Amino acid sequence: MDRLKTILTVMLIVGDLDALTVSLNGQWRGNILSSDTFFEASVPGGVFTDLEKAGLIGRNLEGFNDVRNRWVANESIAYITQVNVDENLLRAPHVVLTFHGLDTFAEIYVNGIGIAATSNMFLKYSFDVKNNLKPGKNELKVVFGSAVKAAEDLYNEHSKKYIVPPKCVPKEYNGECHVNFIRKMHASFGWDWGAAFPSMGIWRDVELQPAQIALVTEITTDIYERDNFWQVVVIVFFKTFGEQNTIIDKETNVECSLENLYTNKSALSKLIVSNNEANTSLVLNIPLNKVKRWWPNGYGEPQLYSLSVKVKTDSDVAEKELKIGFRTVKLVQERLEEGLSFYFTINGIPVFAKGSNWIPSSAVPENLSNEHTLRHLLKSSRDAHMNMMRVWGGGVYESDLFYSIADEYGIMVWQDFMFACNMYPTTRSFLANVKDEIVQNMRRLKHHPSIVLWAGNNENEAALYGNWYGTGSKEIYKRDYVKLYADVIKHEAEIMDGTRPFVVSSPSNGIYSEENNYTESNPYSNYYGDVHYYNYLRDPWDINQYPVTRFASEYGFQALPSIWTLMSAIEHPNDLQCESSFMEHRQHLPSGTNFMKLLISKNLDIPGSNNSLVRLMDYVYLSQVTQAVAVRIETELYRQMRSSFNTKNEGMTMGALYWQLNDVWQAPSWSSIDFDGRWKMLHYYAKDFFAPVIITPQLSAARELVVFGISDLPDALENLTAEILLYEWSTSKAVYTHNLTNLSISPRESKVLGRLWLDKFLEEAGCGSLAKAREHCLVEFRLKDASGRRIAPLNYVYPHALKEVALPRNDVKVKIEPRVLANASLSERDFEVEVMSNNLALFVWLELGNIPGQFSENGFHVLNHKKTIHFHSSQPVAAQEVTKNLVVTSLSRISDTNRRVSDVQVVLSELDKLKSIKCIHSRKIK
Ligand code: BMA
Repeated sequence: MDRLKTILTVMLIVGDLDALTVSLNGQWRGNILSSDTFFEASVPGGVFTDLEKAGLIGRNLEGFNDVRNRWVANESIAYITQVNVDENLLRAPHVVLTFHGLDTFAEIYVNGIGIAATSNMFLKYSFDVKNNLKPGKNELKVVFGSAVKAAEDLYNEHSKKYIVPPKCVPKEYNGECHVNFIRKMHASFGWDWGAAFPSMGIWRDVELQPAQIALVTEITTDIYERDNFWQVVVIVFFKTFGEQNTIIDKETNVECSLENLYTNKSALSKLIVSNNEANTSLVLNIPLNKVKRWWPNGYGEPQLYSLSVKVKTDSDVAEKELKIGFRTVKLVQERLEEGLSFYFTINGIPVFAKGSNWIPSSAVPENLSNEHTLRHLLKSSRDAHMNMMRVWGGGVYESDLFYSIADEYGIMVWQDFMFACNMYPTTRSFLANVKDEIVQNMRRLKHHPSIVLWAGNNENEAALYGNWYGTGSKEIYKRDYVKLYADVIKHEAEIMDGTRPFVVSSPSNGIYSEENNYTESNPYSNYYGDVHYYNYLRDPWDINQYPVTRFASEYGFQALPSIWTLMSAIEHPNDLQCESSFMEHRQHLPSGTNFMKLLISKNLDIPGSNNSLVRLMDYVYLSQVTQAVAVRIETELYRQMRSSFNTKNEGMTMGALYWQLNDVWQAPSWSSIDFDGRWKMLHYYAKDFFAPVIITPQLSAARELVVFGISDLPDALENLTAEILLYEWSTSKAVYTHNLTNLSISPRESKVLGRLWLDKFLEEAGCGSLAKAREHCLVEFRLKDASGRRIAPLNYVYPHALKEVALPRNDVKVKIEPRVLANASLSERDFEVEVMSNNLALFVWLELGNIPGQFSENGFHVLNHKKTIHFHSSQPVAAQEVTKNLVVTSLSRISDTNRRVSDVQVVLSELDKLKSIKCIHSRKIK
């Protein structure tokens, strides 16, 4: 963290070294103006976290506190600090106060004099406050007005002309209305996976900087691949004070060096200032063969280089070190038999995008750059073979740290601009605000090699085309759409960045949408661009229901989070029941609980109707099994279709980004990692279905089984064998094996390895009559190389809906041993876990409560009575602790009577602990 901070901090030195940038981060005083209640405040920070720490509101993420604490959002809150100003600082011609993030409607006062007002939490604001400061003590005060009220006022004002819908979020969100009128993290007004915390606060750093002439606001790069060299254009942006348009007659020197190997200097005799801004640039040419390229995860190393830049104008000096990467990116949209392709090439290599969608990592903006959380989420993505993350448009432009980690892990970022699921006003002031936001954020972010695409918005084209909000065919909304996304955002983005592609919306038809006036083609077309697909009524394990699209950028199903995660949010043990008002409160998707039940019931038995903790544990488990298998099947279809078309000319799919990676609170959601960082079964499955090489079945409606081998590797795979095994429930043994031999898969290819008629195969296999075979057998797929080594994760087909088969009762036993690692005696973090079962056991799920870490596999089947896996704990822990905390669930024992009493005991004793340490009191101060 410290290292990164040093790298990213722009330091200004004026004259002698005494007068340095002063950070104003730290402890401030907060004041709720209506009741004149003071509290200790943190900067950077936010009001919900501050008031919780001060004990003035109940724990934000507990119980119903999102609603109980909502009154805070209607208050006006002041943040006050004393700043000691050194006389030396005041010798500089300008003293600049910079807020890197104010959330959102703030009035800024220096020694009681109002100096500015703000209205965009995505902007950095700088003001010359020299004339307001005095040597010694100064008071700095920032007064935040309610964003909820501001949004409502703006909506009412605009409604005199026409309504900009939607009028509000669905009631299930317990949210607030009209976030589309303000430039603030949309999810903070509530979403279908998250609570509303309409925050206020100074959410990013604050500093005071002296400047002689001009302040360097950003240093960035554009990198182009030329014939035999990389052209690195280093661009420096300045902000000036005083006359808006002028010429500064001072020499500006820029020096830069790439890892001390390549250097360049330039001297500019004048700075031409327009609207208080100026810029200059310098080029560094690096021979192609002197640096290594940056590659996405799975394609090579994500090589980064340090670029140091020093800028000097008069006695202002700014230095910055950037981590840059050398790579090209193209979004290929070429004519196909029908429609256009839609895929990324990195350094000329087509890359199948494997990944997920990123929502903000917290419900409140002050927690968005928590390094532990960001690293855990992005490392978990890398470990699951993901190479792309879509930063969704209802959150924020993430922290520098987020993109630095993505650069480091080789995770490409599809970056939405922050517009989602709404229509927007296009008043002059709104568009001007947006323009600043686009320009500033692109300047801040565009040196990151991880970012590969800018996208105008999330689902707004779909909303308009599909009349989600009653816009009908009214021209005004179409005009507004084009104005905002084409005339402002696209226009600015293309000026700002000539090195990356831009799409207007997700989903959209890419350039075909643009050719159709942005609003006149169905953005869900399978022949163009990207598609979002959700269906909660059909069988989620039926591969035939899924669209064969060019690029699937969103799809998914909800599941409940772990019982331990839920436990951390409850007010009373009875909250942990399926029908509790707590559970209902946490479900924001309208009819979400019914959908979840329906989806489970397509393949699995719904647990009995008693309202108990055990039943909730069963639901957690069943929803996670349903989600994991469904997303696996859907994702594998997308991977299967990478190299071919179906009969409708759909196919050549080149992306699968499931919805969603992470969570903002303890609730049912589409995430694969829950709020406490626990992997749901889906995340373990993602590690398999995104593996570089997979063997994957496609079972057609006519029950033809097509077996695909898919490789993302650069080299051909030869002499492979695909084994198709049939297991019988009763014996847990393979009763029949069918081998496909002498197979090969070309580099980066999806290939049909073989086809067979499933029912014929079952009959031949001698599982008895067809009906019996369907009900008593399981098909497993293995892919092996010439030496007999397994090179792909195991895969399965369930020939009959599992709820209708006679699953055997089983008795799963688990033995845990510390694992001896090479070069180490006994590790206190690594354990061998031997799982034994007298009968075949499906979807065996191991949980370790509050011991954080990962299993090498989870949600697996135990065939042949035994399976050995590993557990890696994130902290040292004794083997007895691991054994004591282990809870095992498998499909045949999900009903109350069949669950091990000891497993339930583990959960209950955790609950008891919680009860004794938790003192639940939500004190409302008004
Ligand atoms: C998509 C997203 C989100 C939403 C998700 C699940 O439409 O863009 O708005 O949370 O579906 O409903």
